[in-house]
Amino acid sequence: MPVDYVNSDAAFLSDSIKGTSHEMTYGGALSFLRRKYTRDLKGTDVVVSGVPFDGAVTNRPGCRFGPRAIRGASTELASLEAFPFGIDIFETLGVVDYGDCALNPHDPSSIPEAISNHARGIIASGAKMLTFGGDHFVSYPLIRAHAEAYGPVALVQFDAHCDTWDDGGSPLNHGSMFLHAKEDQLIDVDHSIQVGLRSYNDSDHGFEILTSPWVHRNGVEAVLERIINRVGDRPAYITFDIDCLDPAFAPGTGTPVPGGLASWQALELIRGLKPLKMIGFDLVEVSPAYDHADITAMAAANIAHDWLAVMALKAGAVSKPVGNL
Ligand SMILES: [Mn+2]
Repeated sequence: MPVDYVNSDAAFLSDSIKGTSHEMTYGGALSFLRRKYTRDLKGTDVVVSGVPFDGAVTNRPGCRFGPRAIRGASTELASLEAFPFGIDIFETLGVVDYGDCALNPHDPSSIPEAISNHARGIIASGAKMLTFGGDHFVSYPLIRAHAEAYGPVALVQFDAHCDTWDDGGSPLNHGSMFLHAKEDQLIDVDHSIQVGLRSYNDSDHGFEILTSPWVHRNGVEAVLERIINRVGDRPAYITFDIDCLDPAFAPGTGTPVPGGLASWQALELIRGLKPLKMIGFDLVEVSPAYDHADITAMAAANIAHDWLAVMALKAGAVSKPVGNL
């Protein structure tokens, strides 16, 4: 495909939600993967948006800047066909950047409902959501909106932490919301699975858990087999806490824990999720102030990009890989 540097700034100049542009990777208007910024969701398959909230963190704040950093890191991925599949995701999928969920930082009690309402509007269009946090708490109101539309979701959680600690009911906590979501029957825990954990809780609360050491000992294929068996044909919501990755691969996060997954393992896992009936995806806890050389934001952008590639394959894009895989 010839490179056309004249038609840049597709984020606001593109007249279509399909197709791919070639722009300066280092300049121009930022949207995720140069998708068109719009709230007209007609014909849209996946809506990208940010939820820049970090008021529920326990340690280092700053992931309110995550969506902006991930958009910036996505430019390098915006013009090439998706590796390893050799597909132009946006020939098949209509994907737009919706911008960010509007939040009032001075009224914390309004935050959960503001996020759920943001999600309800998008889900009602029939599109699926690709959402960037924000801290991991934002998944809770997002899952609430998804469960209202799809019923209790099978949660596939990539994370260093279980986020099911019993906090006695605090309303804004990024370490307990999946226990609350279970109690609220938003999650079908019997079909949910947590991957990459390496912090202790005295109960699994019914989730299947594949710890980080288990992943390292058994490998990507075994993890995928467990995920696919666990979820079955249930509507699956994927949540990826970037701290699932080892701090060597994702230092830019609020609660890093050594011993985690490598970027390559995460990408292989995401690329293997095609058999699931996926209804939504979020990627949370990218905190750019603690990042170095953008490696965390790049890992996040690649993981989200590869999820879109898988959604394109599910929608009929034909893979044509080159080389030994
Ligand atoms: Mn988490």
